[in-house]
Amino acid sequence: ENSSGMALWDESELGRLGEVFARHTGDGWTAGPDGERQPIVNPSDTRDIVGQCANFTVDQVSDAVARASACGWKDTSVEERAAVLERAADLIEAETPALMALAMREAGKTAANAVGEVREAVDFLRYYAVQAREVLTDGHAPVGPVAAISPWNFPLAIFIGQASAALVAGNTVLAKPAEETPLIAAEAVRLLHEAGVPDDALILVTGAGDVGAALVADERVQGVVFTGSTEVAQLIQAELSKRVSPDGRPIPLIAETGGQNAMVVDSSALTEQVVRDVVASAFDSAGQRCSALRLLCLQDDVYDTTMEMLRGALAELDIGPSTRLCCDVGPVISTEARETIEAHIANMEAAGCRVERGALAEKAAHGTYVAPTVIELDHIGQLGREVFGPVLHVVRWKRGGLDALIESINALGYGLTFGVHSRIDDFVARCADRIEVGNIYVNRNMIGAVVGVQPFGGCGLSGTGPKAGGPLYLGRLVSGEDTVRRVPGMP
Ligand code: TXE
Repeated sequence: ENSSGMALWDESELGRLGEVFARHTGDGWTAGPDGERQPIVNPSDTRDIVGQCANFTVDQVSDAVARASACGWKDTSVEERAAVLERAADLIEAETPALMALAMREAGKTAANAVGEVREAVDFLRYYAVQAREVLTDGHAPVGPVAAISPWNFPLAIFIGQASAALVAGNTVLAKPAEETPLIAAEAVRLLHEAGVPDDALILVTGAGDVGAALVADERVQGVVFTGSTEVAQLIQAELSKRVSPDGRPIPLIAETGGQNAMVVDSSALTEQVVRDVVASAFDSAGQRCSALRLLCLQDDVYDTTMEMLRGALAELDIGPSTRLCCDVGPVISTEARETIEAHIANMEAAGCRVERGALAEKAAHGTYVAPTVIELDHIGQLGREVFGPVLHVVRWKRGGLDALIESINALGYGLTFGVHSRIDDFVARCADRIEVGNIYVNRNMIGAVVGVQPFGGCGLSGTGPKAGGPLYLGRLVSGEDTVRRVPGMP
């Protein structure tokens, strides 16, 4: 049921999707080597077991790196590798229902987000195939075995994006998915192997952070692609700085971490559009996107009307198990994540901030749900480190204060995404000139990467610059500063 009591999710009406989904909802999914395995649990209130996953031992990690180092994948032609990616795209597309079921059950994604997840993975594969033909030559030298360490929030798209870019450039890949979401990664690897990637060119390495750390510390690993927390990116950078490649080069790290992403709204913006885009940017995926809006900066004269409309929208959001098609906001990834987010909200309230929370459906009470929350700040300085959930902070800014506002956003130290809502060209240009971020969104929502349209990524505490979904990296002929560029605005 949606918030007005209307039944929207009916398996018989939904026909094929309901049927296919039912066929893919067992607990038989597995990832990692045979032997002792831990259950992977659905974060919704159903708490059902989705499958089992094993942790690699230190010896198993070392064996995997040995196999990847000995594999002759770099000797294949660019055309062969591009064709393999295209076959993988077709196979993944054909498996959309199974992959959706996994994204919904293992990661708690809504149906809409699960479809988007599969589409993005397919886009990455096709885009990198096209890119490879355009920018790589057969003489191009890959860096060597690459560790691709991915997070749970886009357990298919980021996983595939990292692996496919490295593979098509001739690197072998040790792919370490997040410990929360290894099953969809295992399924993706199976399909990539079926498409023609040799077993030793792409090896799934499952386990927690210690397994990722063992990969990074292995001196045969010649590059790391990482998406996750700023803290872990810093640990990886410190480890890699201890060694150089056999020919004396630094070991490359491509990191994409979080953000304290802001949107600035001036009084010329269209309020309905602003509210729609704010809701999507802050609460879609339960706020668990690195690009998500965290700080809304409303100009004084539109503050009250926008807030009133935003509160109305907040009350209407449907929260609960993501297997219901009308669900707007599903669970957050784990009980620990919920506790961290709730503690932040409680702290802000204790510090005197006004806090408004959306309705939390009765049936959602036992899962790891967090009601979408809006926190009004007195000043940007009250914002600390990124909080990864459906929590939006709001500040007021006054005419004449734009430069100071942007300076204080830059001073947060992150630099991933930024949104601006205004009908005045000069205002947008002034924001774009001064803000230090990887990706800027003008008069639209801040929903992440658009593969092939703009390279995605951030600077400062947010990572090593816009790269994903842009020109290829991790090969000597195409690496370097010339592939890093800022993209002001959207098409
Ligand atoms: O991230 P971790 P977690 C942010 C977000 C979130 C916080 C923590 O703020 O609340 O990070 O999330 C592997 N060496 N983002 O704990 O720990 C780990 O196993 C090598 C932003 O999930 O960084 C997993 O595969 N690898 C974000 C991956 O790193 C290590 C997405 C990410 O886990 C390691 C996720 C180590 N020492 C979290 N320790 C985004 N940018 O979208 C862990 N890992």
